Amino acid sequence: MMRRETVLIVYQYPRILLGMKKERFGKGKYNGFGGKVEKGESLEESVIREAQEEAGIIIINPERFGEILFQFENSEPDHLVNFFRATEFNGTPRESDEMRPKWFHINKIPYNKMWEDDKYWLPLLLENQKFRGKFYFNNEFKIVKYELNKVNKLE
Ligand code: 6OG
Repeated sequence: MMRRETVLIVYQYPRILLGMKKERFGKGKYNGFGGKVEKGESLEESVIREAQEEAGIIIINPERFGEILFQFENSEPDHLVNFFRATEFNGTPRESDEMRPKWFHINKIPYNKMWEDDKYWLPLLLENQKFRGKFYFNNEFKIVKYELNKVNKLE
């Protein structure tokens, strides 16, 4: 079984907008906005919908930056996550049932309160570099092994 999901980083140099996840998978961690891609929805439609639901913002021109397959030692299904970046949006970020939005300076990204993979791919996204990879997590949600490649284009 595999879950298809998205994560969006809003980047307005020198700061990024993250959300504290209040429920479900990744609860208690900061992450970009996103979630499950629904049937009949494109990746882009999905990320636009999730940003609206979770942070109350209408993102403009989300750009796909990476694709990572996450696998787990426990019974958690594989997650195929597509990462997006947007620099512009309409509206004011507001808290939802799922997320509490917060801006961070790019020199103060709270990696110790994020998924362990983020410190590998997020610097690439902030440097305009597209990527593709695979991460394998153990039962304590620590990375056991990973591959991360820079790519010129995501097909
Ligand atoms: P719901 O299942 O609550 O959405 N996600 C991950 N994000 C990062 N940064 N690292 C991971 O490594 C992730 N695995 C999943 C995708 C879950 C949200 O969490 C993201 C979704 O946006 C393990 O609907």
